[in-house]
Amino acid sequence: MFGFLAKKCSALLDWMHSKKNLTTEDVTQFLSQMEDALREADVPAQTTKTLIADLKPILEKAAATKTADSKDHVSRAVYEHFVKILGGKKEHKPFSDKTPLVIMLMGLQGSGKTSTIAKIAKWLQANARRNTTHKKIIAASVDFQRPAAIAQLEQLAKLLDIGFIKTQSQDPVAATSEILQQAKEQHADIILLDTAGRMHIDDSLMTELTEVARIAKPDHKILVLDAMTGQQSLAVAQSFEKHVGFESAIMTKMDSDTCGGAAFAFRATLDKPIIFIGTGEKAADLEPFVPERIASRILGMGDIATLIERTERTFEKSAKAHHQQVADRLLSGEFTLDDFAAQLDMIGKMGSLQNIVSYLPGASKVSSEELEKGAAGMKRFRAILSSMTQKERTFPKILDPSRKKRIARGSGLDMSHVDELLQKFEQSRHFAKMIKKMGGLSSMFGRK
Ligand SMILES: Nc1nc2c(ncn2[C@@H]2O[C@H](COP(=O)(O)OP(=O)(O)OP(=O)(O)O)[C@@H](O)[C@H]2O)c(=O)[nH]1
Ligand SMILES: [Mg+2]
Repeated sequence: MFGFLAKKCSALLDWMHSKKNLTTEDVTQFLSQMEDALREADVPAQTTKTLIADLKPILEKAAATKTADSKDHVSRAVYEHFVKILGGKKEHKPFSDKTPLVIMLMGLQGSGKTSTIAKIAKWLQANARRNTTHKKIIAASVDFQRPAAIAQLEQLAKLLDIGFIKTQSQDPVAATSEILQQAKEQHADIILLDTAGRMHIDDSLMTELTEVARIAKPDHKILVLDAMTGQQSLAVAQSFEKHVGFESAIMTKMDSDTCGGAAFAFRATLDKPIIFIGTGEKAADLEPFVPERIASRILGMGDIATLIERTERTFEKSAKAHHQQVADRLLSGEFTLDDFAAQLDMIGKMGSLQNIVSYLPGASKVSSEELEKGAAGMKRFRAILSSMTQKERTFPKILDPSRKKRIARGSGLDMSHVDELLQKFEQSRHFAKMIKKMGGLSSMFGRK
């Protein structure tokens, strides 16, 4: 996500911080490189111009005062500007608490409407659980454009265990009335309404959506935009705004190698919030769009808050309790290879290594070869651990050469790989002891 911009911006900040003293030439170079990066990432020209003009005096001051502090001011200023452009620090609640709540999704064909319905449902389920208010969610579609569209949503609804309304009518407007009526009868709290798309903006789509919206009276009318379409998505947004109107946007496919300019362009041109971003094809791949977190990621400062939320969402309470036990054992030095295996499984469940690393500070500096190596290493470790007996996993000290040889053969690997695993395991234990001496993880991250 924002890969290109993140690489350029974090490299530029690193470069600036590596300079003992900033010269006038450095300032010029910094500004022109920042401008190039933003232009290449499809950030609108006017936005870039304003940003550069605002940064210039701050950099000049840093060059004049020559203190380490003043360079931090530059980083801070870039961060603050990105936050401002992306929507500011205002906390934005995506949906109102009203019931019944009608949420209507619109967008071009293939932008990700139907998948996003599933993602929103999952997000609502997770939030309802947290607030202990159980909500009845029902999905329905008025997409009669593609023959398989309705079945696609029905399938997703079944998978997520939410309600689904199938209409008799094949006319979008009549179907909308049917959906509202049935949702009322079924006491739905939240109705997620999927609509048809078209390849391009056309009058028939705009008329259809306007009519559907007139009947559905949605509480939230959301535009789904494909981030991969770059600046083109801006024209789409403007057209929807002019003909149908909408309240907020969800930007999908942010996991692709998009430059991220679409988000900047949208924010710079339309004064509406982006409420979520889609970061993958699965129902769990939805993140609230928090400008501070995004800016932090672009500048290579990571996004630990989202990573923690993601972890919490991935694991149910019981699993979390188990991981807490493992963490406790790790800190007490009783950590076994069994626990090590459980930790590997946990990482596996959270998604690809690439995805997890993308939330960490300095992510853009990790090459894809390193990530591939890391993933291959994890795969080997799993194979080795599964070739061990329970006793060996609990008491790794008993692993003598003959046992190691048997394990290596069982996992189709070399003895050196078994040694590599044991070495990593020892390192983890050593690291844990160090953390314990320092007062535990909670003191490091300021979390209890
Ligand atoms: N990588 C990635 N793929 C996505 C994301 N959102 C949707 N997709 C994929 O994009 C394709 C189209 O998604 P749909 O949800 O069917 O799009 P739609 O807007 O409902 O399309 P129509 O119903 O044809 O108008 C599917 O293959 C999805 O899996 C995302 O955030 N990341
Ligand atoms: Mg669809």
